[in-house]
Formats: sequence, C-alpha cells, structure tokens
Amino acid sequence: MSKIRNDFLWGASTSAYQVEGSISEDGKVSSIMDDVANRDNYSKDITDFRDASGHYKNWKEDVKLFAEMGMKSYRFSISWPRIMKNLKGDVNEQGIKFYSDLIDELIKYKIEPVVTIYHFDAPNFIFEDGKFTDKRFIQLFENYCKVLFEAYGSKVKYWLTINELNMFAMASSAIGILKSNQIINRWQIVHALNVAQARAINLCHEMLPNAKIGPAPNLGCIYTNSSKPIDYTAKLNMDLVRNWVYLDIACKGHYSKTFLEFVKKNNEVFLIDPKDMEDIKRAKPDFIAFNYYSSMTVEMTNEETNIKLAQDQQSGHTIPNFAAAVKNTNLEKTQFGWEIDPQGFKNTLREVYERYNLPIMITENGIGARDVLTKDGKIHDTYRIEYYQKHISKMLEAINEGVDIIGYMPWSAIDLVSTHEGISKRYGFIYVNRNEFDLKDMKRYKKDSFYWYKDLIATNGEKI
Ligand code: BGP
Repeated sequence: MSKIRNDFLWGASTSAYQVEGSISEDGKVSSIMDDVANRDNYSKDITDFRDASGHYKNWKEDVKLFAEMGMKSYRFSISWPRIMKNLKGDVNEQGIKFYSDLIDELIKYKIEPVVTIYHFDAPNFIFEDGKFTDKRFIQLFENYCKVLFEAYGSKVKYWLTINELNMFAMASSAIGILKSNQIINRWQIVHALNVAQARAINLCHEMLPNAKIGPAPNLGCIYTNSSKPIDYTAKLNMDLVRNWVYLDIACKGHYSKTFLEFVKKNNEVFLIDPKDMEDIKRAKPDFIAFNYYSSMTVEMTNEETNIKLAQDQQSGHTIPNFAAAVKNTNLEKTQFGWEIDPQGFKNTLREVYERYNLPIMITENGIGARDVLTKDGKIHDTYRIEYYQKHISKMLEAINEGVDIIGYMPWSAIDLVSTHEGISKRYGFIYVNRNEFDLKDMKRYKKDSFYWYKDLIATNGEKI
C-alpha cells in the first residue's frame, strides 16, 4: 500500500521567460534574459527567448491541455518585468491582469497554482542608472513581492521565493545576474538573494496567514569517486556550496562556520549587515521545494589545481584546492550529457528531509531530449516515460519510507526554450511545433508521455 497523500499535487512546471514569448507586449519591460543572444557564452545556433512557446498568446489553450492531462497543480513563474515598470515602483496593470486571468483559469479546472516569484528573469531596470546595490535589489524585490501578494494572495496558496538561488553561485554566467561589473562577487549576491528571500517569506506570512511559502534550490546528492577519506572531504566541501548553505540559511537562519571560513580563505567579499540576519532568522519556510536533475560525483584535487565546479548542466567557475566534479561511470546519460540517477533522487529526498524535517515539494525533474514529431502527429518519447517511471518509483519509495512529499511538478508541462540549449532540448509532455529559427505553426501535440502521465495522475501513482 502506497502512503502517498490523497491530495498529492501531481503537476508540471514552466517558467515565464522560457515559455511565454511576447517579450515587449502589453507593457512588459526588458529583462536580463531578453538579450541573451548578445552574450559571448550564448550559442549563435540556438534561439533566444523572444518567441519561446508562444504561451503568452496561447495560455488558455495550454491550460486546457494541462487540465486534460489531469494536472492537479501547475508551477509557473511570474515575470517580474511584466509586473514592475521601473525603479520608481510603477505597476503594469496589463501584466497583473495576465496572471490574474491565468490563475482564474487554473482554478476553474481545479489546478492548484504554485507560483515562483522570481525565476532568473530580473528586469534590466535594476541595473539602469548604474547604481546597482545589494540593498536596493532587496528593496525592489520586496516591493515586487508586495504587489504580487496583494494582487494574487486571495487565490494562490503556494509560493516559491527564488528559483535555484544556489545556481546564482554555481552557474551565474548562464543566469546572467552577475553580468553587471558593479557586482563584486557571487557570494555577496547570494547573500543579497538570501535576504531578499527572507523578506519575501516574512512578508508573505504577515500579509497572507493562510499561504505557504518555501525556497526552491536545485539539489543533488554528492558521491565520492573512491573510498579515499580525502575524497569524502571533497564531498563535504562540494555539499556545502552546492546544497546546504542555501537551505541552512533559509531553514536554520545562519551561515555555517565552515562556509564563512571558506569564503574568508578564498578572499571573497562577504559583508553581512546584522539587521539582515534578523530578517533571516525570523523567516521560517513552510516547506522546501527543490529541483532535481542529477547527482554529482567528486574527488579531491591537489594544492595547485584550479578546479572547475562542473555542475553538469551549466558551466561552472573555479575554486582552487577544493573539490572537482568527475564523471560517474555507473550512470547513463541523456542525449545532452546529463547523468541519469533515480536512486540519487531518493538519496537527495532522504537527505533533505532528515536534515530539515519540512514537507518537500518537487518543482523540477525531467529529461531534455531531441523529440521527433512523426508525419501522423505523434511523439514517441518512450525514454521520457522510462525516466519518469524510474524517478517517480524512487520518490514513492521515499514516501513509503517516511519522507513527507506533498507534490511533484516535473519539468516541463509543455516544450519551452532551455536556459542555454535552445528549443531542440525538449522537456514537455506537450510538443510545440517550432524549431530554433522557424516558428512554423507553433501547434501543440500530445506526446506519448502525456497519456502516460495522465493515467499515472488519475490513479494517484498506482499505474506507473
Ligand atoms: C533548471 C531551471 C529551469 C530549466 C531546467 C532545465 O536549472 O530552473 O529554468 O531550464 O533547469 O535546464 P536546461 O534548460 O538548461 O536544460
């Protein structure tokens, strides 16, 4: 007998800038993701986010398909630059209306909206007058949260603060917020984001006593490449900066001493205003949401080596004398080179639950693949079904072993543009008929995984 809850939130995920398109419509201001094609590290062979999946125009039809699949929850992000117009804090009513209509439509179909407040697409105006400061970023973010809580607080119960806050440190070049040369270093930004997150949690609890809010990092358990004791030290190092620092601050309200020493040793700027720590201590998340794609395997390196923090999905940065990510020869890989590790999913669920003892919501998990649309309009994505079968089975095992999981919202509900690998890296249950530079007719097709997931949801995970 499965111990899964009857009200388990089976669903799926997207993010605004990756799915919506229409980047200049209805008063939306520009975001740091809009000019991604101009970045040195963005390939010229792939699309940018200008048109994405056309969801801004097609949202009603898309939600209808989500309902047909039986989704009980939909995790999406609100585009900060659609809502806030400028540094003065003017609000774009058309942006407010778009998400209000979307939320109403979801509720009409009994789909629980799970809202990410900020998913990588910061508005460019935060850099506009050349005075980007951490303090001002925090203030602007808090103002934006207030606008959202006022506008949608009566309809939205589940809020996620900042998508993958830890990736701002691990993969900052792909995310873009560190592009401004006024930003001194990544850990200072991570601290600003931690404070911003704490303010969002506190404000949410003050304004919306019935709502629930949590952080949404990207987590993955870490293995050692050998049984050498020194490799275990490398694991502890990597665990610290890859996984735990962010959740320790969010859930326990402090930075661990080992992290503070690590920052000092690397001569990184890390200035903490004691007042900020008061906000952080007061903020108590109601649950932990996390995105899981893969585990990581590490080994220690010698004194002289400069090590790449090779997060497998996005390019990393170097930290000397610390830990290095290496290939795990026990694991298969996706077409895009990401290691597939369902057991690692269970390991991560166990670790997070045992460490923090809060309900868990999975807000991303999935496989990027070059799906093929057949002449008769089908997509036979058996590899995706297999991927989900394995991961969901492990999640159900974790539930039966006592881990409190309240929802599973894999990536992604519908095809969308990858953070840095274009539209050809497809994740959806629903196919969008376009390719990198030809928008074709943007027609939606249900993949084989759509029907499979529909059955799984209808049986609350029985028919896997
Ligand atoms: C996560 C992000 C998503 C999504 C996903 C897949 O890190 O939260 O925005 O894109 O990864 O990654 P990618 O698009 O790089 O394949």
